[in-house]
Amino acid sequence: MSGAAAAPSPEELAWLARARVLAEEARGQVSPNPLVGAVVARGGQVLGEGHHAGPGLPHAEVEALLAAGDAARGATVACTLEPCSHRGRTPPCTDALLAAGVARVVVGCRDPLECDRAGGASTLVAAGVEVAFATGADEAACRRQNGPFMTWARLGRPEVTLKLATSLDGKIATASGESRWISGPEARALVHRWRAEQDAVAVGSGTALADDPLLTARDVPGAPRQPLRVVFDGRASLPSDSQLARTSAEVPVLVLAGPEAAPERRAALSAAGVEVALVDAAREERIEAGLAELGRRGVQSLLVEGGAGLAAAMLDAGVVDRVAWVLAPTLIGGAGAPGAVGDPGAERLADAPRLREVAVERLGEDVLVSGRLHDVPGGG
Ligand code: AOF
Ligand code: ZN
Repeated sequence: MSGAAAAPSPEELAWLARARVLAEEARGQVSPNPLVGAVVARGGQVLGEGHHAGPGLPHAEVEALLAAGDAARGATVACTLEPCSHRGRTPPCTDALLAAGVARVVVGCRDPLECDRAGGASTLVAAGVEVAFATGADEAACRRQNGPFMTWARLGRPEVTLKLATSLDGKIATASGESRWISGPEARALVHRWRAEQDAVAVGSGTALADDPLLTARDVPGAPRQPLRVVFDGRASLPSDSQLARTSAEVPVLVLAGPEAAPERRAALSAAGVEVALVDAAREERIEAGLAELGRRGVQSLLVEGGAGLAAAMLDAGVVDRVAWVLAPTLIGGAGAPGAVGDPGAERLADAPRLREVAVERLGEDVLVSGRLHDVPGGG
């Protein structure tokens, strides 16, 4: 690669920002593909815009080139993700860009999957197209738009969002075990929208037994996509007559069981229509191994909805990428009332995970505190 291309100009970065807005239109609809937007422009004028609308549909660059038509010759294309060089469900974008005769491509961020392919950027450079890369905040904005895709492509596991709803004093239930409902209707509606956006939703076996949750996306406008419902359940103790098992024909349920699960339990769940995957790893590695199993199944985003045991295990394993915490203005109290995160917890304050990019939002009478524990990994 020559690397001689001039850095993106402020105008080109504005097109890139516009491309991010276009990409955003398909949020929740593109998995296992990334969100991508593209703008074709020349001489201060936008000639074509496009975004990727979902698997099997044309890529953003192809849509934008189509909109620009012949005017694309000699133009600049700003795309939020490095153009692909491979034939997947659709032909390579590098072919389309070269056929259209574009002069320059501004890449928002690298596609980690291109490392194992010919390489979109290097293919374009080899063919004489100038390729300029966004840096700093511009690159980060493009990369962070695709947390699930990037995490899955780089780490082989889904991006994990830990979502919990607690009282102001951090309890998820009263000492007698009553837990419904701590948060209000606005927060619950938001959680259903999140479920529809995520590839999978998970709970631990304790919560599956205690709450008998359904974990589907309900009361969401349109026909929401339903997430895969996952139970981290070493002993395969999910009852065959649970709501999850009873609805598994409509919305799939996956139990991640360990070697300690009795064969009869696994067989009973399978007979009830629940898929049981054996995660053959020691307890300390069970979380990572379970997530890797989900990654192999193409799950790029996972919403963890508790309980305290699973939340603690996920945090302890260092795999929680995002945290979404709903605080209800109520005080439960009681040393015996369970907190949201169980054992072991941090031994020293300095070891306690601390959120970055913290945002605070009102949801009716509740407050949503969200942030990240890990930045979205990059490609290249
Ligand atoms: C782009 N532009 O708009 C998207 C890209 O099966 P396919 O043909 O849709 O290819 C999917 C792969 O292409 C996906 O894994 C990712 O690496 C890239 N996505 N690339 O140039 C786009 N959606
Ligand atoms: Zn492409």
